[in-house]
Amino acid sequence: MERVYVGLGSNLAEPLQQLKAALAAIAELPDTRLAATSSFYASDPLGPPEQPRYVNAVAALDTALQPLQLLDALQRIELEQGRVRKAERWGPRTLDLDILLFGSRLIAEERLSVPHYHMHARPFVLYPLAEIAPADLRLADGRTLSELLQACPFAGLERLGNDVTAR
Ligand code: ROI
Repeated sequence: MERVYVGLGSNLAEPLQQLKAALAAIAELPDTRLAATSSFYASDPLGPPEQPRYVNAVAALDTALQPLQLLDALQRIELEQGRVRKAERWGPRTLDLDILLFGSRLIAEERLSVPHYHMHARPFVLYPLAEIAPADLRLADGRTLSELLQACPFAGLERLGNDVTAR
């Protein structure tokens, strides 16, 4: 089993319900255990500003799936929840499930880059991740999660009133 962190995001069609439904679907994946879920956060959109705020969270999974098998499974959940890929870059979406970290693997494939290449500076990824990951977690470039957090202001984030759940 490997520890995987998945980022969840939505800003369309009842974002909080989208994330809850996605977590329930992730918990049902084969050979996979949903180990912990961060709080939910409301966040200002990164990208075009004329779109609704997002709801974001991070989940910790332990899985025996291989990275591309997990990617397939997560993309299936995105599609089942009505995701339509639009031409607009960084536009609104019903559900985004991003593999942030997969054990300590470095993956550079056409379909999958791990660690996720934008995670180092995104508050809506780092703050929820910090709730459920060890502070000395090291990214591929040698920086720890706590170092990344120190360089990343809690700007535009709002923790919604729910707590971390460990299972
Ligand atoms: N902005 C926020 N706040 N949260 C997201 O999950 C998110 N996802 C995206 C883009 C469009 C880059 N902006 C985002 O894909």
